[in-house]
Amino acid sequence: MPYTLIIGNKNYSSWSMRAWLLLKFAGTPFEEISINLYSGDSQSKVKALGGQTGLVPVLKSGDTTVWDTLAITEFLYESFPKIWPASSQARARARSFCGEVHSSLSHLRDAMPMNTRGRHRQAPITPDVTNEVQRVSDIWTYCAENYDGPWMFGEFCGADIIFAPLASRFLTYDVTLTGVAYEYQQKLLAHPLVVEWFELGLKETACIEKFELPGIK
Ligand SMILES: N[C@@H](CCC(=O)N[C@@H](CS)C(=O)NCC(=O)O)C(=O)O
Repeated sequence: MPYTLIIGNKNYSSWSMRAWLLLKFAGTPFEEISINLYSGDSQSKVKALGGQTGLVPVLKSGDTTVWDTLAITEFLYESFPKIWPASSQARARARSFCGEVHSSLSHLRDAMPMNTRGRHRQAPITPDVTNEVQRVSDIWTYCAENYDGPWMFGEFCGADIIFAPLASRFLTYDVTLTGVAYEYQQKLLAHPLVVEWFELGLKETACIEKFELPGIK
C-alpha cells in the first residue's frame, strides 16, 4: 500500500474524516489503522505509530510520516493536485477558508462535537458560536455566488472535504441554514464519500460520553 492512515473513531473524529476523505478522493489505495480515541492509551498508541502529538490523523508514506490535517492535505496535494483548485487565486482563497476551519471556529467546534450518528442534539449556543456558524454560512454563500459549479470552488476539492464535518455538525445539532448555504450543506451531506464515512461510523459501537450531548426533548 502506498499510504497508511492512522485515524480515530469515524463517528466522532472530524480531523480523521478529513484525511480519510482526502485519500478516498485522491483515489489511491491505503491501509487504515483505527484507534479508539480517549480510551486511556490512545495517544501513546498514536505516538508509537509515529504521530508525534499523539493525535490523529497521521499519514505514513514510505519513510515519511505526516501529522496534522493541513500538513497531510499539503503533502497529498503534491501528488494529487486536484486537492486544491487549479487557479492560483482560487487556491489561495481555498487555503484561507480551510485555514480558518483549522485555526479558528473553536467555539463552534467545542460546543458541537462531531457525532455523525447523533440527531436533534442540544448544543450550548453562545453568541460566539452563533457568530462562527454565521461565518461558515457566509463562506458557503460567498463560494456559491462567486464560483460556477456545485462545490465550493466549482469542482469538488479539498475545501469541500475540510468543511464536510461542519455540515455534519449542523445536522446533528439542528442548525438550520438558509438559501445557497443550506443547499450546499445538503449537497455535501449527500456526497458519496461523505455518505460512505457516515455508514462506516454507524457500524461502530464505541460510545464517547463527552461527545454525546443530550437530545432535544
Ligand atoms: N490540529 C490537529 C488536530 C487533531 C485532533 O485534535 N485530533 C483529535 C481527533 S479529531 C484527537 O486525536 N483526539 C484524541 C485526543 O485528544 O486524545 C489536526 O489538524 O490534525
